[in-house]
Amino acid sequence: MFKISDTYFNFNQGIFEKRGEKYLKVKKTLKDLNDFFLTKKNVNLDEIIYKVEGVIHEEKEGQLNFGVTTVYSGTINEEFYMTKGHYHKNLFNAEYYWGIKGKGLLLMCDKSGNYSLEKVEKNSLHYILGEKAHRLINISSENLVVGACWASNSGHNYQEIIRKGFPVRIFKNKDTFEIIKVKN
Ligand code: PAN
Ligand code: ZN
Repeated sequence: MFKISDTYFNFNQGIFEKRGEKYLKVKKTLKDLNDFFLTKKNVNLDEIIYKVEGVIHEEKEGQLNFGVTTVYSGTINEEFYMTKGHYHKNLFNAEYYWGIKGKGLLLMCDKSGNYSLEKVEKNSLHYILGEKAHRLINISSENLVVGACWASNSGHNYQEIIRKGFPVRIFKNKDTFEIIKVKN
């Protein structure tokens, strides 16, 4: 049977040009992220920090999800806008990220507190091992757009991040970024 895909994705722009049945979009505001930034800012809690759009399948073994995250540009008390970051509940599940637009960092860490930072930019490819927590940080004045592919049954463990956090945080310092170590 000849069929045209229900989804068209522009890989240069990171835009869904045709949205199929499994298309999903979520927006995360400062209200959703207040526990994740180092300091709180209680004004403008409706400010959008990032959005995730994707083709999301049932959480069943063998299925794959495809998504694109757009982290907007900005800071909360000088800490750059970022995603919550998470471990996969299923620690065996790895993930691919790839840069589409903008400039950012991929912060990864394991449960022993070892961390790494990778520069994310157009066409950079990042393989995230199953046992690594991962967070995207936008360090520029334009949107950071990053593609992702992960197993649908990965799950997201945010509790561990709220409880322990990542070992470093990324702050704006003049025209660049500064890596600040935090005590856990
Ligand atoms: C991504 C992330 C997305 C948003 O699709 O879920 O970038 O980040 P948080 O989930 O940490 O808020 C992914 O890593 N999926 O597994
Ligand atoms: Zn993930």
